[in-house]
Amino acid sequence: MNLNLYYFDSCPYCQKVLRKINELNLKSITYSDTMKDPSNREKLINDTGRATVPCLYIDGKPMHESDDIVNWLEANKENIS
Ligand SMILES: N[C@@H](CCC(=O)N[C@@H](CS)C(=O)NCC(=O)O)C(=O)O
Repeated sequence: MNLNLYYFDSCPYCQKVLRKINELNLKSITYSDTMKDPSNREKLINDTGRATVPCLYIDGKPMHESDDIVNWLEANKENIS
């Protein structure tokens, strides 16, 4: 499963997701900072129509909403390496 999190550091909703990733000790997630790299922000807008983070791409499919992402990670942790 390919997982990539669009985020930026000062976003509290992103921090909530990052805390869950840390708690579950998930190592295989890659990261796209939308503040440090404007091309990441542009891709997010192109794909989803908005720049809102966090957004977790699950095998290329974007999922918004930190609570949904946290719940998804918890439910799928056994399948994430
Ligand atoms: N309800 C959303 C809120 C996310 C949110 O408000 N993110 C802010 C940063 S803290 C954002 O990306 N704002 C910019 C935008 O929406 O264009 C969640 O829980 O994920």
